[in-house]
Amino acid sequence: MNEPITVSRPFLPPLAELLPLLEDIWQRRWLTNNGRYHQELERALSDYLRVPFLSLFTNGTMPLMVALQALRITGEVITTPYSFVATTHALWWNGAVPVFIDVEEATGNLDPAKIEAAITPRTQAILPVHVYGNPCRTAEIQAIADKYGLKVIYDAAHAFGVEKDGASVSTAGDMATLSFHATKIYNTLEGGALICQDEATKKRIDFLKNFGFANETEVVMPGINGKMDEVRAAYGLIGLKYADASIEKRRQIALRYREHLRDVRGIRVMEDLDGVKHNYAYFPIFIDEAAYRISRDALYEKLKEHNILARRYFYPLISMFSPYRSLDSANPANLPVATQLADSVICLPMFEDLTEKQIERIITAVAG
Ligand code: T4K
Repeated sequence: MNEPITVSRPFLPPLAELLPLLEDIWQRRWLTNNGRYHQELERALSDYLRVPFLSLFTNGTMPLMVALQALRITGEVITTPYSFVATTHALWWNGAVPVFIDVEEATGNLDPAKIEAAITPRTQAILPVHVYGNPCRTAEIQAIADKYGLKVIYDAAHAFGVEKDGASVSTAGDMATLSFHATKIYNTLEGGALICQDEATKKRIDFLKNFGFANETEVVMPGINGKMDEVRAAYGLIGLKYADASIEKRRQIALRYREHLRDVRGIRVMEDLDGVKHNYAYFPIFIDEAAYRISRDALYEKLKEHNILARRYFYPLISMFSPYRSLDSANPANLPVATQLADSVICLPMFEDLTEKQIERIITAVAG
């Protein structure tokens, strides 16, 4: 049996580069609460991503929860069912009500043409996701948000380093969130960030992620503990030096996959979008069962038999999970495109040190 190929494999920075920083942390005994490496990583990431203000978090779910809290969103929020479940859970934890709308077939992103029909007097915000790092139609979404006085929070967990027309996609909207989970392009083991547009909002976010403390004796809001520790911040500083190289290696893998799979009957691959600097976070393919002749699930099982552990991101739709399926907007009739994507998608293994031999094994199993 061939060795297993998982859908993702974390990048680890060279241990030798990390050790001196760990020694420094050990020596100074400053472990968390806005330490030196935390501050350095916030600055380094703001520069690298070219975003105005960035706050580090302990994972990518917490910034979603804190963004909603910072903007006091408790009403209806128009969102996508085609995402990782954390996107919608963050709404539930804030007492907000998800209103699912359909997505676009080409990108998997929330379809702006469906937003206005879903707006009610209780709507407060829009929560789109840049799925697989494909940028949403941010200008159209913003125009609708401005017309109706809605906030926009982007879940940019997949969009690390993605740019559209020369600007970071994470500058769109009122806020954007990132995930630095082990399986992401850039990781801090667990980790995440919240990006905002002005200093006053960053201050508010930083209070919220530290129990609401403004100083030693004053608590100014009901905060939570969302802080990243010094070890992960130091690890993140080293890892950031390798982010560009990681993205380039993934780009090469995406090119190989596309070259061999785009003409296979019954398979759709996602191509680069005009004006977009992609990050190649995921490599989804979509199976048309009639043309491909076997079903998506049969292919998934076949790959498993070959020890290729592809994943069906994002199946089932979030709207099909038990906490959400009784919502009116969760009715599959309301979400035909999202349902079709969820029923046809497989994400092939995508990580930077995927070998030529492994890529060939995967292509042969899918196309052969
Ligand atoms: N919003 C969106 C749109 C997201 O996609 C996510 C997370 C979030 C928000 C929330 O961000 P975080 O709070 O997670 O920072 C994984 C990740 O756990 C999750 O971060 C990610 N999205 C989601 C799409 O994928 P699982 O349950 O599929 O992960 P798991 O443990 O099955 O790992 C996948 C594969 O990666 C494994 O088969 C093997 C490999 N792996 C994984 C880990 C953890 C390793 O080789 N080493 C490892 O340490 O959710």
